[in-house]
Amino acid sequence: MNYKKMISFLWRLAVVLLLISPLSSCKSDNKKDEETESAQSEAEMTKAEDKGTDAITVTTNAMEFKTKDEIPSGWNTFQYRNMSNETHFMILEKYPEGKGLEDAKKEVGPVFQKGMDLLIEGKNDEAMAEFSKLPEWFQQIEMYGGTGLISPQSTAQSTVKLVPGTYLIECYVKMPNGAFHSLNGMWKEIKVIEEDSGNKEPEADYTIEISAEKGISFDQNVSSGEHWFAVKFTDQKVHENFVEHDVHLVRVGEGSDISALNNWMNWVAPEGLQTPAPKGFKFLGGLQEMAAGKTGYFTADLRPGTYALISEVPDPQGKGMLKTFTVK
Ligand SMILES: [Cu+2]
Repeated sequence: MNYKKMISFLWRLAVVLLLISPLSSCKSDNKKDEETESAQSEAEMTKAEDKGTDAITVTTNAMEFKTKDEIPSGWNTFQYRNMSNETHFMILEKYPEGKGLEDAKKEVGPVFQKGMDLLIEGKNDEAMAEFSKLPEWFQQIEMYGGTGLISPQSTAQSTVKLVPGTYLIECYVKMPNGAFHSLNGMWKEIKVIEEDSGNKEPEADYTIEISAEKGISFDQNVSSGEHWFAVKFTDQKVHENFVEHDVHLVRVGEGSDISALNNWMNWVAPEGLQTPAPKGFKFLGGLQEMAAGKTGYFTADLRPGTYALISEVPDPQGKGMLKTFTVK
């Protein structure tokens, strides 16, 4: 049992719980969010550009992932079609040898859900005791990217390099009652086989760097149209919410409250990463976390306006992991 890692996680969680407790009382009236998002998205469907690679399609119609059970290793492009009316993402988690979806359902899912329910009830100490029940092998799960958050009726596309093994595709956005999407169907096991896809590493139009030390570094003039973005993970660490830093691309509507977006990126907060998504933002994908030194890619079709690159960690702004830019 990796007690050292677990204890440091529990400490970080304690800090986060202290930080979020005053927030739990401020409920906002934003039931119309998803409708607004849908309306915006028609003008802005992220088109997938084919650069000579066959994309693997992953589809969500309601609360599920539909895709192949087996895919090649090497460079793979995932085209995630979110045909539902809620915001989702897809992260690729490589499980340790001999573990898979059945183990996650037995030993991981229930612990997270019970812990979350306790957090919602304000029982923070009991929540921490619950999270300490995660199995030892949970620490050995490795993240291999995946697409960032994507608004309803939209498509996200990311390209990552996979090694053979058993992976889970997961979305852990929460339903309005705090239930994780994963435990309600958004968990799928796939096998990455030895055979290589033969795809080459893509060439990016723009490069984003992210590190715990410097946050998100991106200082480029972005033109409108479809672009490939590279995301370089200079370093990596487990943040206070038990996940590593990643990069999501968001279109920022005029007059929208960026602090609402900043607060929403923390799943440990009772209303964080929970439907409804904050008003006035459209999620356009991005790249889920991967190990230090690795690079992954995502594509997006941009029109003039304001955009944000943001990480799914507690208070990304305070960590330099919220960067806005303008497309002219
Ligand atoms: Cu989801």
